[in-house]
Amino acid sequence: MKNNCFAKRLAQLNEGYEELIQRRNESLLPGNGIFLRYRYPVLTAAHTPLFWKYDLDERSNPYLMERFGINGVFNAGAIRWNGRYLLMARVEGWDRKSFFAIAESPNGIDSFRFWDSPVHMPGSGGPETNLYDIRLTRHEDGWIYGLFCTENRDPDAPPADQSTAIAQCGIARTKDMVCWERLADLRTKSPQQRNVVLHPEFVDGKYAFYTRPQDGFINTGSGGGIGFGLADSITHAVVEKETIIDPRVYHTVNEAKNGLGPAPIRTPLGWLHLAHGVRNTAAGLRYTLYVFMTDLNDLTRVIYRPGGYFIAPRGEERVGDVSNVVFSNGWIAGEDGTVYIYYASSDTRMHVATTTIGQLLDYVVNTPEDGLHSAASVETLQ
Ligand code: M1P
Repeated sequence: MKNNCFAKRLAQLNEGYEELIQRRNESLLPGNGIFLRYRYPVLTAAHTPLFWKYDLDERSNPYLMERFGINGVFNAGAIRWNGRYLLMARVEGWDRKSFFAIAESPNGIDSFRFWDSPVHMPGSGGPETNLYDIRLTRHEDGWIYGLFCTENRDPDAPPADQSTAIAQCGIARTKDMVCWERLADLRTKSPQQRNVVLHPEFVDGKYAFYTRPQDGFINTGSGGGIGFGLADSITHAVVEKETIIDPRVYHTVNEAKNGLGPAPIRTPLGWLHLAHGVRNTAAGLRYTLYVFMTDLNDLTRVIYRPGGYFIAPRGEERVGDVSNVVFSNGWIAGEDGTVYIYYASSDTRMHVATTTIGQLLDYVVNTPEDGLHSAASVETLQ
């Protein structure tokens, strides 16, 4: 490639990148009254810095090739930090490995720009093939915790089986979002754990966890839904007893499996929860988001359970690496009552939806529960 081609291509790449980062987002009106979607995804593989993907030295990369491809940016934890909106995203390379990286925006709906360096997450001391889906919790003990899935090949799988894996919950904490202290992985009685979330407050002086016990890597088996349990310590957290608070139910949005999304939001009426539910279809699994509310004092008691899904994949959201999926592990409640819901579509990109605490309370209180049979739907409409 001639010198001027390298320079020209680099200028084009830089221009396209800045255009993407500075593009204003716009809400899609009129919406459904419950939340507003936005025209553009807030994070995609194209939002990752050019210097991650390209060696920008013409001598070592005369063709200006991508040397480290990024496949997708999705399933981000979220937190308000120094007046900015941070997404701690799952960034997946062409090699299928995920790592965490933080992108920051001044307004929560556009202009997300990645910090220069991805997160250096300390290891657990053992093997660790893949990390993903972090949930951020600002705990009343003063730390910010990140709970995420840590995955390895099942050591008992025969050599011919190179896909059976074991997922467990990794725990790390920080005070500055840059330096992370890795703690011991969560221990529970379940052979697999994914979608584990730390509650922001102590419960009876203990750390409280939402879990998702599961027998297999993909199938829940006897794992009955979203669980809840307490641990004496956070540095060596052990949950001895898991109580299922939100079970899977036949012919609903969560009949195949479910899992909690971000840490719940405290409201005057109860703890607001966002979760994902999975059902089977002839075209494979379909992931949607749903909402429920638990009692302020008894966290195991669901007091409102609006029926059906809250957000389902729509339009381009339906297509990606794992199609027909929406997944959320991050939301931010602003002081003015605005709630920014960050959700990924089809394991590929991140979107935002906005609503308010007032709308969400109206939604949980007044949306009919799933009647569990067709006749109940007709009755609701009489
Ligand atoms: O591919 C869809 C999602 O599948 C898993 O979620 P769950 O554990 O509920 O099945 C996770 O791997 C998640 O990252 C992924 O988005």
